[in-house]
Amino acid sequence: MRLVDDPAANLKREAGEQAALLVEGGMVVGLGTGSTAAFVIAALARRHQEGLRFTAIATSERSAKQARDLGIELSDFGHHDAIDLTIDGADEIERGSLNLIKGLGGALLREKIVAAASRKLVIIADERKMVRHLGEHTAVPVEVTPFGWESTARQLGVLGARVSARHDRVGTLFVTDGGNMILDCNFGVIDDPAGLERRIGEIVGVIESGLFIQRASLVLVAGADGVARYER
Ligand code: ABF
Repeated sequence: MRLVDDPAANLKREAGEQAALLVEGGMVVGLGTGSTAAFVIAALARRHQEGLRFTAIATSERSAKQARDLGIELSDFGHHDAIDLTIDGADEIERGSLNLIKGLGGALLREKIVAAASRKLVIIADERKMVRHLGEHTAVPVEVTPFGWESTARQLGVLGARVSARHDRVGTLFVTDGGNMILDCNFGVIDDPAGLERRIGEIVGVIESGLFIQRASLVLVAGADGVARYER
């Protein structure tokens, strides 16, 4: 999306720039994916030019390219056991619990691997992403293996979801950075996100779901009155 087309661009930039200030010299930093996370990468590139030294692990090829093009040094889990701080976006943030739905950008598997290896996960968003209950506006993206995906989709349907295979803009099946598919699973409002994450994970053919339960340590939400902080 071009910035001029995005009415929330200024809010995303504000949240992203505040989050980028949390990075300290010598850290291993997880770089998120999406239009909000792109503002973090841009802000970190500016701090890098001013002399801040850190190493980054990216959650998608898209973010890796942006970082590389801006001169940020990238690394991987072969060189680092853990990430000090990851900054990433989200699609829905549950106000009370800070549980999340992520993955509309298609990078949920790498995002979850990076989140799981992070000492601190900071989520940034504009206020439209805050909800009372997960599932209010967003389907849960589920990354699945291409083989037998129709069968996997039926099993997800048994859990109560309306399932649709994600397509790209030209109408072909969407392929993730890992070569997998995404099934968008609309469960409506989700009463028990932790239980649902577990049940989805038990289905053969599922690789990961976009439910991120008890993973965010800090959420920065930009709105008309500035950036609000929510801590877990
Ligand atoms: C990533 O990008 C995802 O987990 C989420 O799907 C998406 C949010 O994108 P945006 O910041 O463009 O709304 O963070």
